[in-house]
Amino acid sequence: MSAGTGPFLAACRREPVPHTPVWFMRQAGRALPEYRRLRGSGSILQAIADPELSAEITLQPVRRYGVDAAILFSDIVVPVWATGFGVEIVPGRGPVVEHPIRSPADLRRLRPLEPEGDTGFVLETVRLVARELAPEVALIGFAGAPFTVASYLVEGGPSRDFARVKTLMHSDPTTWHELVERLAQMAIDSLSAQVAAGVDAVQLFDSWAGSLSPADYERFALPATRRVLDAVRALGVPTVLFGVGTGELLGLMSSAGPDVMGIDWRVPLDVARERVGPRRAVQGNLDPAVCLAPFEVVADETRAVLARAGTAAGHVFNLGHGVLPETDPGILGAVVELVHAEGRAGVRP
Ligand code: 1CP
Repeated sequence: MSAGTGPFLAACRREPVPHTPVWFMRQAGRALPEYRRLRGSGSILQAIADPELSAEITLQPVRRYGVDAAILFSDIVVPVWATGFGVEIVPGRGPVVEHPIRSPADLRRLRPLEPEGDTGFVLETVRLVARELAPEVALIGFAGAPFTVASYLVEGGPSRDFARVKTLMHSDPTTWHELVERLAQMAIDSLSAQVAAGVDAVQLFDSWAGSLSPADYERFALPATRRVLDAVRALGVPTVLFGVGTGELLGLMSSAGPDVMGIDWRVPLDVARERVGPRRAVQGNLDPAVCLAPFEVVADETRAVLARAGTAAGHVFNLGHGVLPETDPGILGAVVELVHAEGRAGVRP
């Protein structure tokens, strides 16, 4: 079991740390040659359903980069997939839904999650990884926030304008609210089981929340997200809430009650700290595309993020979104070293 003591968990709680903790969203992905070797050409959902394989993939970036947290190798659509709702993950595209949700009758196809029966493989992966990790390295479990998961179920796949999901919420708010309530319950059941199996913290990915206006976020996304975060907080583990392009939503998202707000690269961390208030830690926010530049540039930009994070406790270094597949793993390893050496937020003198 990993203990509740390492730098990642301390930073989440805005406590002093020996060094600024760092991990990378999508750290277990295609940037790693050892991942590509292990994965081969099979479907990612098949890999996720194999606990030995998923545990190994989860641990690879911890060994390679020396990050302060592992993130469970899974996907935000796994709970709906595991309950038999027809969804596939198409390589190079993302989750694709065979029969999208468009009417009240479609909701009947979305049954509640039975975590052990439906996703026992995820829980086994958690147990295997928790056994292997050093006590100071945290294991992060996760779920998709109701709005972002709903966007795939309603659009039928990745979307640019989210026109169908917005059409549903505005034209049939009753069906919309029923849909996000069901997805909130699924996230709560999945996350509760992950915590019981040994995850130390939970990240809720509302990746596409930034497509909503503040008024629509508040009415159509915030209540279900708040319900998930309330339920997880009661389990005693720190929570992180993350989305892309959420600069105008950071105040509202903070009101959903996460311990840590994930910040993308568009908002400097000192500005983000003002928007989320003194009672939350921040996580971020190096632009993932910067990591494709020569290391001198990456080092300058990393130092700029650390400077904006300041000296107040409560900073987890991360990218502003996921690692791009073409990133040189050597660059990420060097970023970890630099953050550990030079980060100052809450660092004991
Ligand atoms: O470190 C890790 O790689 C952890 C595992 C992980 C996580 C945390 C995967 C594996 N998926 C996720 C979360 C996830 N999945 C999010 C939230 C994070 C984010 O914003 O990036 C989202 C939006 C998804 C949905 C998804 N799954 C997409 C995005 C599609 C879109 O709308 O643009 C994609 C491409 C996938 C497939 C997927 N999931 C994970 C991997 C490694 C892959 C690519 C594998 C493949 O294509 O075969």
